[in-house]
Amino acid sequence: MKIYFAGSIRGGRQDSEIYKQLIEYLKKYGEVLTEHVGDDNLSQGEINFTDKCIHDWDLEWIIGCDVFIAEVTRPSLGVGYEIRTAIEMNKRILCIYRPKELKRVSAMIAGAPGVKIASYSKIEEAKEIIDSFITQTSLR
Ligand code: 6K6
Repeated sequence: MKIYFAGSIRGGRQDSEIYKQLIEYLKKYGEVLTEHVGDDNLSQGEINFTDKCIHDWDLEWIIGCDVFIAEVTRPSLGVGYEIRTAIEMNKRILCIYRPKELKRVSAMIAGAPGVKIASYSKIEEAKEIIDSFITQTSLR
């Protein structure tokens, strides 16, 4: 299974440790195409690639993924754009967030067709949400 994990980069890196833990967990289900999202030293990569390269690579990875999972607590233009792209490609989409830090998910995401939204407090809860999402989507 190919998994696209989306999380804020230029929108702010405060949650990078959470992304890293979720990415490690997701690896039990297959290949995470976007492991760099959880990388603490992302700024080095940022210097080496043009914005067009980053955009085009990510688009190819969204096209190729089986499931699309986004951590949306930290609002990010790029993640919003990726979610919309995944919707247009009819991907299986899960967005998770921590309600303590983000009161409500944007209506443009929460109200979009085919997007499953779930809230969590502890990382273990997020893992359970991921388990049931992947199990259910695998049965479809
Ligand atoms: C490459 C290796 C390390 O750093 C890079 C360069 N930056 C990016 N590489 C890959 N994907 C990126 C990069 N910057 C943003 N993205 C994509 O946009 C990721 O898939 C994230 O889910 C999303 C974040 O958007 P912003 O608007 O918060 O940057």
